Amino acid sequence: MRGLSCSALRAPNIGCNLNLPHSHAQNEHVDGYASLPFLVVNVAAVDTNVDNGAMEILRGTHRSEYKYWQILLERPQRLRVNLRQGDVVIRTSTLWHRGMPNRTDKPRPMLAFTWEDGGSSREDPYDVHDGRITFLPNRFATDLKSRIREQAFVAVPSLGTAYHAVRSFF
Ligand SMILES: O=C(O)CCC(=O)C(=O)O
Ligand SMILES: [Fe+2]
Repeated sequence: MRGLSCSALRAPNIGCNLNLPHSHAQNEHVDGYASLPFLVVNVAAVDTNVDNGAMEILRGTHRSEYKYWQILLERPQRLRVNLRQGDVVIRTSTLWHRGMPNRTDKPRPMLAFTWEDGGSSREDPYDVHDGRITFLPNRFATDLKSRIREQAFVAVPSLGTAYHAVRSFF
């Protein structure tokens, strides 16, 4: 990754996307802020396919800055990233993508090495959270209000699409 990057990289931040059984599709998104792109390496911890929620990517969307409404209008080609255990995906944070439903009974882990702000500021990036595996919420917090919001977006996906489309105009 150091060889690929146009700026100096520290060690990456260490994470893992745990796509839980019977999850729902995320909204299409870029990671972090579009104005602050960073490199991402995803590693398949298990064989990953459409059944257990292989990520969907929107082809070519890292090449220019897309607003959500432009994604809806231009409809870039969508691809599922099917991976064998150990396969590596190298992408920028600004490639539009989303987690997809895991229709199996097993969680689908996918490692995420990310270089926001040039990478981890720790000597050992695995020291994060005192070196313990720590489960964190993702796009929605876990307080009651956030859970209701999440459930509403799950029940009526068009609500989320409309909300994000309107927000992306401003
Ligand atoms: O788990 C995935 O397939 C992708 C998750 C993702 O894009 C995210 O949480 O930002
Ligand atoms: Fe993401």
